[in-house]
Amino acid sequence: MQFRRLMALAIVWAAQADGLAETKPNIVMFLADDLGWTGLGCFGSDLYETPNLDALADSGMMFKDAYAACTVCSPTRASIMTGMYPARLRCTDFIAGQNRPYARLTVPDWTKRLDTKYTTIAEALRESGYRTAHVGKWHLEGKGDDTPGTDPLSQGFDVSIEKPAGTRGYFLKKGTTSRAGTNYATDWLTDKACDFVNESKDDPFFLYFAYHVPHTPIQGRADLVDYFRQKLQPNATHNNPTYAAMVASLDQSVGRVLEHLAAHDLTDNTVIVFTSDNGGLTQRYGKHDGFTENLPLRRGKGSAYEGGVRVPTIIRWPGVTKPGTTCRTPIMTIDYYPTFLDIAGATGDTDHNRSVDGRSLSLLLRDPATKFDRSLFWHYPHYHAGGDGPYSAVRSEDYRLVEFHEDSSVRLYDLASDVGEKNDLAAQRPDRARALHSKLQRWRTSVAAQMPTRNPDYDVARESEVSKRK
Ligand SMILES: [Ca+2]
Repeated sequence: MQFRRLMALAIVWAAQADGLAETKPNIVMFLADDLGWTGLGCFGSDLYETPNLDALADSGMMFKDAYAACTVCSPTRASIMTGMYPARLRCTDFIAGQNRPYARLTVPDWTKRLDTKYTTIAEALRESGYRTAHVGKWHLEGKGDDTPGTDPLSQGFDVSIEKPAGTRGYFLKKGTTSRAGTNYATDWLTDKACDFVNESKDDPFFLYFAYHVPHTPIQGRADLVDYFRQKLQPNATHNNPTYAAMVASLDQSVGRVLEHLAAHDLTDNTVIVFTSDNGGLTQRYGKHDGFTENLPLRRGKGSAYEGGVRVPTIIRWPGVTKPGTTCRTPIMTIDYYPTFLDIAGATGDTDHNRSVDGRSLSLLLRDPATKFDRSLFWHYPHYHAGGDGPYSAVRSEDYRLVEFHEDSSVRLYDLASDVGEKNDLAAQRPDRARALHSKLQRWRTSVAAQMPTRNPDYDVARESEVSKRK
């Protein structure tokens, strides 16, 4: 690094350290559920409208190679809470997972909750003087799981607000409305997020707003569905007006929270992170659902390919991220934990930090051309409806290698020329494939990843029935 640039960074750091005592930045994390890589206007949707998120991207940094740590919900959420790979946490499937008793492989005995032994990011930030709130979907314990200490209030959040009782899908029960007069749960949760900002505006706060939208059931506000129905184009990639309405509700919610921050004059002292927990859902039980598409990426949620894990991501750190910048360095949801500690000037728990897999994004946020010398890994020893079976994968520079555990086969893709993972290069570049495969195996050993095993009850016909169930 040139000396002058180093000095400039040192001055920024010094200025921040100086102001740290009285003004730790607030951190607001918006987590969409099942929003795919092209699910925002600024990420290329030809139907969905996301003016608030597009404006956030214009005023912050877009990450084009950002990944969820898993192709389904709960493991990614666990990675955000801990900064660790789901494989290390042994929380590797959505809770409660899928029962596939006749499949070729038996899935390992994984942990269907976020174990209380970890220091969550909420606990670490609270320790550092932050007021903490979880709003929306937790999905880090099973329904009816009474293991003590696994709910948000026990995992470091001062406030936890979920959908009100009696809500059916997205629609509030009769007599319950949002302050805007709608009966849509996302609008109601947005009210609660704004209330938390009101109550916390004089202290540093961490708001983790984990949306349900646009996860199934596909239900949108009628006014928005009508609007997008008028806008459908016959040859468009995105063509579901109800799904578009859900994305619009997501965008409006983000817009309302940002307006609220601005009204309290908190914009310049608040870091905003927007991302999704996995890719868009394109098919289930082998049948295409027509909800959304992640094209040009291959497939979607639950699959082994990029469509399952590459997600739209925007970060704005006023005074640090340069407006309208784009970063192509691969990042993952494991990185938010150390990033948030950095932003807060918090030390966290030394023992916990030793096992954190993510890296702080601070340098990237200051200079998006920064390269990280590392590979990223996925381990999904499970079956998913419409998925590709148990797999592990590694991304190293522009290459991505996927290993399928049913037959131990590997596929190799060069994402620089083939983002859609159409051309398997494993046979053409055996040296590269072998090197990445052993890197992947070494990583699995290092995190003690749980492996699927041969299923003595394997039964092709019965498995086929289960996997096609509708
Ligand atoms: Ca999800």
